[in-house]
Amino acid sequence: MIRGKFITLEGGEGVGKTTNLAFIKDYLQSYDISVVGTREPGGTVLAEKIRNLLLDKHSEAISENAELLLMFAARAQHIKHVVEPALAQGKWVLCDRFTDATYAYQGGGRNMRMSTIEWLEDLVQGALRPDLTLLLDAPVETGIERVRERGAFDRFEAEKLSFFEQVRRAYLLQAELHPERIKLIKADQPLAEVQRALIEVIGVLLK
Ligand code: T5A
Repeated sequence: MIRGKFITLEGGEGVGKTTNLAFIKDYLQSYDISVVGTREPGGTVLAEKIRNLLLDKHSEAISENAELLLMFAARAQHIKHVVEPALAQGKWVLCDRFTDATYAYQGGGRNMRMSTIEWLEDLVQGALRPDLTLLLDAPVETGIERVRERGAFDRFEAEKLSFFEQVRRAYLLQAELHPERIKLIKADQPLAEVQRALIEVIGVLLK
């Protein structure tokens, strides 16, 4: 059995990850590829419970270390029960956020040490890394504006603009550090243009 491909979608709030995940899934399926669409934090029963803990607002502040460890706890469950089994069965896994989000939000946004994140990445993932990461990039205000139209903010969305600027910078740094894996897609253009760019990049994996 040929191992499937692991594709992740990344970017700040409201850049269009969820919208485009559905589009890419349909596109790959039109090539008779079996695709599992999933998300982080989440993707399993337990990991979705951890997601709720992370996104809900609580009267008790979540410490930065607790936040980081909960992200990786959810990821460990997700990899064991969803990502690895699907890849081993030859399915392609399309994931809305993965560890680049941890580098961006906990590393960039919360100023946590990148070396700590690297250590946890090795512990939880072993050799697993995405084959391709599509980084949707747009000015922070564009994404927040789109999210605002949707209504109530979750615990992350309630952060200050400066937090999201740091997140964006950290994502762009990740793209510089891993140019073969992370492809930058300009997300502040009409959806049809974004999707044209996505198909162009994904086409390379289909060859
Ligand atoms: N997190 C996650 C961490 O801190 N560390 C981690 O390690 C991980 C994995 C998860 C939160 O957890 C944090 C980051 C996050 O804050 P989430 O729900 O996965 O939360 O992430 P969000 O960014 O909050 O997801 P959103 O649904 O808000 O944003 P999307 O998925 O990027 O955007 P989408 O597709 O829902 O689109 C938003 C709106 O914009 C429109 C869509 O129709 C929709 O209405 N839109 C466009 N409009 C115009 N032009 C375009 N090109 C458009 N593209 C989309």
